[in-house]
Amino acid sequence: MSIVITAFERSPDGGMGLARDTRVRWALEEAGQPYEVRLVSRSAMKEPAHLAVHPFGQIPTYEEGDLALFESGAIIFHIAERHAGLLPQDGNARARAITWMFAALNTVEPPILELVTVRFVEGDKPWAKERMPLVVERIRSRLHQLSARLGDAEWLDGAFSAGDLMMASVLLRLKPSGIINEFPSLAAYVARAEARPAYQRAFAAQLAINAAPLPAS
Ligand SMILES: N[C@@H](CCC(=O)N[C@@H](CS)C(=O)NCC(=O)O)C(=O)O
Repeated sequence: MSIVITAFERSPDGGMGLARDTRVRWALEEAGQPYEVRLVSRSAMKEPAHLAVHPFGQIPTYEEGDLALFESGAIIFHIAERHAGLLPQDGNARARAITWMFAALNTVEPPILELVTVRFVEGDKPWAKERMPLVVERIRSRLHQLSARLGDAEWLDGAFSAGDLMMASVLLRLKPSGIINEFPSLAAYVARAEARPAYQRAFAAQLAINAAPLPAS
């Protein structure tokens, strides 16, 4: 059964790999699963055909036969459950890897998304400048805690897992700001993740789409 995911026809980041289809592509590459991509324009994302798959009119989505999923966390969990390589066999280690997936999405990503909001969505508001240091401090606080837990380990809990894939995907969003470089062990962790051949293939695939000329309408 072929797997079809959705991605931006043109990502707002111009191909830096920060749109969430990249993490899904990465998981599929780690799992050795071929996939197709359906590109959606900003307007098509809000139309009934796409809303039938994604109730919030966003990307990524994942379709396989009669299964349709949305939410990058749920999609990657589904891929990791069905294919070897992303979750350990041992029950407790598996539960801990899943915990790191949730930690990435629920504890580390929210303050990072605030930075994107204050910078790009609310950048012209009179209070944006005043708010920025608070947002950056919240991120630093999380990164201190994360880097304390990582220590000098290669990955968060033993071998590379879907927990690392998710955490590195979330931390990659900080690259443009430079904040990640204040935490050398986390910067090295992200660099290790980026060096994985599966990530390289996922990144190159999304870049190829964003670097290509738009089809004439
Ligand atoms: N929690 C969702 C967030 C999805 C999301 O924010 N997608 C962005 C792209 S990375 C999007 O589609 N933005 C366009 C929009 O919201 O209109 C997930 O992890 O999949």
